[in-house]
Amino acid sequence: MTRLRPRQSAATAAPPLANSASSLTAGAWNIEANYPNAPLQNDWYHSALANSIAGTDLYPGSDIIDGADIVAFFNSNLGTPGCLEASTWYYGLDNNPGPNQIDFLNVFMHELSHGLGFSNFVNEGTGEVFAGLPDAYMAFTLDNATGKIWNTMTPAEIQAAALRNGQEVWNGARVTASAPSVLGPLVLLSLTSPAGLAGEYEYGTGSFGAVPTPANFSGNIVNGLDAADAPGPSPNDGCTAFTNAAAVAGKIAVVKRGACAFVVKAKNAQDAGAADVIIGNNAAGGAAFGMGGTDPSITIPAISVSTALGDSLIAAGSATGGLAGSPTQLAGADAQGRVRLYAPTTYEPGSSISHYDTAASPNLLMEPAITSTLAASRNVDLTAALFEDIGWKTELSVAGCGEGSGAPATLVSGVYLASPVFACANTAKNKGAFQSCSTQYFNVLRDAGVIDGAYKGRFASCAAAGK
Ligand SMILES: [Ca+2]
Ligand SMILES: [Ca+2]
Ligand SMILES: [Ca+2]
Ligand SMILES: [Zn+2]
Repeated sequence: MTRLRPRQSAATAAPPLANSASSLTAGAWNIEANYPNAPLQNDWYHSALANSIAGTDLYPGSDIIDGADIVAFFNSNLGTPGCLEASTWYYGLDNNPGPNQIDFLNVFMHELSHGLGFSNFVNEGTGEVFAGLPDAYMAFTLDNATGKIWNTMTPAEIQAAALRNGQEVWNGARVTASAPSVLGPLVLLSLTSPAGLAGEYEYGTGSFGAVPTPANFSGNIVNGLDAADAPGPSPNDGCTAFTNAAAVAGKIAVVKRGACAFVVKAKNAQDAGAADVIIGNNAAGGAAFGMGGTDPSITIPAISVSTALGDSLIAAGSATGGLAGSPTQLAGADAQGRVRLYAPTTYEPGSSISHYDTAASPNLLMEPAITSTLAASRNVDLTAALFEDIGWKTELSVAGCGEGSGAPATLVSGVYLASPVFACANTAKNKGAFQSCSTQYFNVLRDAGVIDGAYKGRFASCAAAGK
């Protein structure tokens, strides 16, 4: 059995969340390999997980150095001069922060999840594994470009794979099985005419205008035409006032990238009465791209498309289509339904790979940044499924009641099964009211087949005893 303390290595320190400026960070304090019952030999495990699998506290004791499994740092300076001054922590447990408050529970659950197993110990910057061994997280990380699993790859292969945005995925059965219950459909630009262009296409979005959705981005697609002079020498670059406002009014205008800012093109389309705008790439073989820029007066949605599609739309002069959810692909998963890991094209130490991709939608707890729609008190989306893939056994537990029930802690949708009982505890005026509230919920679980009748009785009496 081998134990090491990876926190002493900068490579494995989980970074602070982007939107909470070193407010909190947590990670495995000790890591273990080749401990009793280890599912994989010669792979590191977070010590909390190793303890769980071994069935014993491998390094017991309350000493922070030798006994600790997870160490978390909390920043009490949040909201003071120089530290996110406009923000304060929200410490409620209902995921209901007020304006300018950062939900502590979501941040805490995110960071604690890193410490429970949601991170690797490899340095993607050099490709070097930690102290000569790969880890259990790497054993479930798949590089779609080569078909290789990360704990079998050379340092050079790891270094290259880490930067392949969209190609690194979680190769675990539980996460893949849960993904359709958590992620929405991948939204694509779907064209129905002309026949030669009919099909589904990826698109990019911008930092200005309304968020493009299937509801606001659909209809006839026509060219937005402007003068062929300075600053935009092409009649398709949208750099000056459109000359065919009557033709584009209420429709989706197409223009080409280059010669002026994206916001200039979008504003000219809006001023001509267009309902939406498509900006085609102008680089040879270019893909859909992200569009920067700010102009609060732009209210129409804008998307970008590849050079090939943009040029084809301009050549056709008229097309029909709009944004639509893919019938087969999930937002944030590959074509096989495996959930993507965060792999930005520039290495982000401690953040790359050890998160789900920001492409996931709805947003996930383990994306690199905490977002406003998360509610970790009730739903941990695909987090618990990943834990189960790496060897955790989750079990429904209510204040210590539940061992042996066989019921998982969460539904496949990530809904945390115990949270309604805690809600009962929070709202009940007395013990009788709590008993009645929680028993009603246990009945629901029993009727849904999550627990059997015997366990329902045991949960109810155990919960009532205030255990
Ligand atoms: Ca311990
Ligand atoms: Ca022009
Ligand atoms: Ca997302
Ligand atoms: Zn994180």
